[in-house]
Amino acid sequence: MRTKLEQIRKEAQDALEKLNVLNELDSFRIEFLGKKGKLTQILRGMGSLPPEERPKIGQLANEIRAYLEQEIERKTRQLEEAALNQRLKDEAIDVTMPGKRYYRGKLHPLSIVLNEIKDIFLGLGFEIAEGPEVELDYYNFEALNIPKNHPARDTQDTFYITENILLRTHTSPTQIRVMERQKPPIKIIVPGRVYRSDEVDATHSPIFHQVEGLVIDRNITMGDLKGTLDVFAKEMFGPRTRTQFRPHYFPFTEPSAEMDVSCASCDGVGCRVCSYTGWIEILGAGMVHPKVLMYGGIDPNEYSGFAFGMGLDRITNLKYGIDDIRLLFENDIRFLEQF
Ligand code: 2U9
Repeated sequence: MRTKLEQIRKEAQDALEKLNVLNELDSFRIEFLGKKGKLTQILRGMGSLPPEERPKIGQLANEIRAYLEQEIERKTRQLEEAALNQRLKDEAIDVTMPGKRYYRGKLHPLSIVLNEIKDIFLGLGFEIAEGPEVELDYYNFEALNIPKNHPARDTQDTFYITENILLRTHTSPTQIRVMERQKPPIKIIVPGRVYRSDEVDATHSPIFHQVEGLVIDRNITMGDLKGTLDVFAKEMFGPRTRTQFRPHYFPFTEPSAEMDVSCASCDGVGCRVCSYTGWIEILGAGMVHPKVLMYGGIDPNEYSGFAFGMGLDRITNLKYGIDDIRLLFENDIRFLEQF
């Protein structure tokens, strides 16, 4: 029996030596020390020993049990340490390696310029109004004094959804909606996306962006219009900027004008950018037509107002020297990265 016990000790030692995976330790413990383990099995045979032998064998068995438990404990710690060292090695980070480059998102050039325009007009006490892109014919044309036979109403120029519903061709319908629900004073700019059935080329896109403005109060004059837009031009294009107004025609304003700014590239001397005229047209404007005021529910005998409209895409291209409107819509990262 003694020999058998010593054999088990030896066997267990050898097994433990070879063992090098942590979760194999459990099956080892069961194999040798478990209820049906090898050591327990031997002790079952104690009954057949002479009584004087029993305590000695019992003591030896306990010694072996204690020894094996201690060895299991030692082996556990050894394997745990080895596993930890392996993990530390595998997951080591070389802090001297060069870092990955992360690219920060940027504002689209249209957003940059629109933010500038908003800031200028907010500084002048304007509020920002927005409205639907899918509009009624009534707000887009009728209420703006654009007659039924006007070429702009042609299906060649306007995207119709039904006979009475269309994609707005300008942001002006939003101003009518504001007039309907708000009594003067009104002082708003209306930025937004607009749609026209144009063939795509370097200067045309079926989707583009406008910023329009509307000021209505008692005693608003052409002087207010000129003063406001001159301040805008100087803030937008620099303090040396001069403005000039040329007569024009729009159905919704009377009188109407177009405003030019002195060319920032040549300070008005004449260059390629301004086609050697010294001037660049940037917006249309005028005194709101009395009929349009009435459509908006405002009495033209009590109130007057001015309005203006500019193409955001054109101003953005002008500001950044971009020569093709399509670049603003293609979202080519190599283009957008530059702003
Ligand atoms: C109301 C009354 C009047 C808005 C105006 C213009 C002149 C104008 C063009 C500039 C280039 C459109 O983007 S563009 O093609 N716009 O010239 N827009 S006055 O007049 C209004 C608007 C709303 C109720």
